[in-house]
Amino acid sequence: MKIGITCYPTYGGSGIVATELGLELASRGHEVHFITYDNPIRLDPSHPHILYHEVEVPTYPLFHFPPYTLALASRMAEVAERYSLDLLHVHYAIPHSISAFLAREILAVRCRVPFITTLHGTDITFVGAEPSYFPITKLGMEKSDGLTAVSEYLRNETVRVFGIEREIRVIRNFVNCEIYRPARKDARQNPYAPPGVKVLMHLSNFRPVKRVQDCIRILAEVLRRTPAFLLMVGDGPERGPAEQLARELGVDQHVAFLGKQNQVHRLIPLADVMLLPSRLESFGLAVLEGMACGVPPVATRVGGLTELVTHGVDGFLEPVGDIEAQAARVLELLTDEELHSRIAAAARYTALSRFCTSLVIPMYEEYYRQVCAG
Ligand code: GMT
Repeated sequence: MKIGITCYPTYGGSGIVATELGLELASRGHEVHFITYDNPIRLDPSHPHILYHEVEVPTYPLFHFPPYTLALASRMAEVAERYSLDLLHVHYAIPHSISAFLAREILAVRCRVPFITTLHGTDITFVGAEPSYFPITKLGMEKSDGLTAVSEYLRNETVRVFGIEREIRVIRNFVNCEIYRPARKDARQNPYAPPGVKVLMHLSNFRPVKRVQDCIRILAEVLRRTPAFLLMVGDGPERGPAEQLARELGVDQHVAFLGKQNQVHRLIPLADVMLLPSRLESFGLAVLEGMACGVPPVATRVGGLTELVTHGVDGFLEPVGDIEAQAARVLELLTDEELHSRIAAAARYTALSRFCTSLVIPMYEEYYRQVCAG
């Protein structure tokens, strides 16, 4: 098939899922066209079945806000017609579903180009629920030819908040278990932490919803009992406050802020525990990537994380903001080798048996066929 994919090309789970999906589809022989304002991170544009089309947004003194949504719609229509795309698949409802809707209308007299919208989380739970965006987000979902959500939780929230009556297909996020895999113990040379010291990792876009400072507080608790080192991967508005808190709590020598990283599959296996203390996650992609690498998660019991992690089996889920409980789980994992090995193996098994690309990508292919068949 010929598929156009639009996403936010910056750091963030929705863009990563869209990019990885495009790469997997291309590997399966589909022709994939990324239509975005920048080259998506993690994209390998040298792949023979991947083409990249940049969206330019011309400005004019009258435009206080350059109309990106419209420029994207025009570009989508142009690419779809020129390359005879079978469908457009947009990730994150705002504004991508509206651009795709406009593109479909532009082309309607000449050809049929259906579009699928995949909901990722904050497009529904935070941004889309804002009164300024609510009606347009609802319209985008209702006009989509296909609608998917990355978890049951998100599907239920979409129905509850927006009163959507049409089918919302749940297709969960996925991970390539060949790329994301545990490191051999003897290969785990960690250049960041002192030798022999256990490593905690947090990986996110450092937005307030991630409660990044909780990672620092958990580290401080853990350090009262056992040596540990925290690797903070990613960047965003909460990085500065987290660095400040590390200094205030006197733990700044035990944490490294690595900023945005592209090759996270090389970093994650260096960790012993993955922390995700978020206030809300519709899925929690970093946790899944960690599990595939055999890194047990200690996360919060919220949203889609409860569909991913089985508490006590392949990770631990504790209440939001409960630093003591999360630190206690980390301590258990760092000090009990048998427990760590058991949870790490179960986490890898969960990734392999439920979330592997080989299981999930065919679900998208099947859905594409259904939507194209009308
Ligand atoms: O994380 C965000 O702030 C937004 C969004 C994004 O663009 O990355 O993340 C959401 O989509 C991810 C990929 O499907 C999910 O793994 C995240 O759980 C979800 N974030 C939230 O629900 C807060």
